[in-house]
Amino acid sequence: ILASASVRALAATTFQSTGNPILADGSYYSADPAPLVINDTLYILAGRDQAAANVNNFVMNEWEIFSTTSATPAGGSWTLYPAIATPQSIFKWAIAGTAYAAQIVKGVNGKFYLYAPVTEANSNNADKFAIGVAVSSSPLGPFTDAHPVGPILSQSIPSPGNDIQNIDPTVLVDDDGKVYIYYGTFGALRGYQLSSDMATTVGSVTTVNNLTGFFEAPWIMKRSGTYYMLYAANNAGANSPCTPTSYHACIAYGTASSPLGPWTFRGVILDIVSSTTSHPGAVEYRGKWYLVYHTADATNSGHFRRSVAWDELNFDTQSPPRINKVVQT
Ligand code: FUB
Repeated sequence: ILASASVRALAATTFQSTGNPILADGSYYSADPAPLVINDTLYILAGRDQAAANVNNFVMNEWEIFSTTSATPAGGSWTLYPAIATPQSIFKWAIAGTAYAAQIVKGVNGKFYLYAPVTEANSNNADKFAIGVAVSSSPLGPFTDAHPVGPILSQSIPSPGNDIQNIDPTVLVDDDGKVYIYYGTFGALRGYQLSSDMATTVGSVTTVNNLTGFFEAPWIMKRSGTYYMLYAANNAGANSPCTPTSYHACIAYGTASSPLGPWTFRGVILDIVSSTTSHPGAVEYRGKWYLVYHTADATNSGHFRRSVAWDELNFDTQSPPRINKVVQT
């Protein structure tokens, strides 16, 4: 990390990237990227990977944001806003840790909503994970709980799945202002419409069973009237679309003509990466689409010391447009 400039309570830092991962020197690890473009500025929300080199588990206590107005995957200038939030700084019902995959979206009211999976204190559920939503007037925060009575999704849901279900939320604010949330891991993908308060579920759950090899990390987006669901597919499953066979995940996707499906599996767009987990986000930025993901390619990296990377995402001319295989750089 090269230069510092104080922007917020915690100093923001500028650095020059020379390619992927965006920050490759091992000074700060980041995972589960969720991109957002506002006025030609690209923001990437990520969770900080803080596991020591010999720790084989997630140690994630805070979220950060990387932002740029000029960089490309080949390099450029970035600003890192560290620790924009921690679970317990926002949600009084949450305990520290588990700053897992979150996403910030812009609501129709112009405010920014952070959807975050955290562990719920005093929960009697088998699944201690719960999803909360926080609000801010800036994508950089500060965020306050938008639903102070508690999580928006916290129930333990029976099979398919196990004791961790309520993680990896992804949210779409559709062109008509309606809002949709999907979430899940261990092969169970579920979705709801949310009401205009951005918090209350509407109607019954949609369970998605036909996205081949779905493991976790859903990312919903819309382009030219088609809904896309990107996700991490796991090679460990008998039904995995990934090659080669290993316990690493690849990124696959499906399409739909309605936000709650039905979804059609379309194929793999990113082969397995160097970390066991893979996690997609995608966004249009200055006229091009990009896939944002993480790898274990930074200095002294590891499966729990991941770093954000990005590459161009291109669509073909079929109907609906398919996503070409992404070339990792
Ligand atoms: O970062 C913790 C977990 O690893 C995320 O929730 C998954 O998507 C995987 O990336």
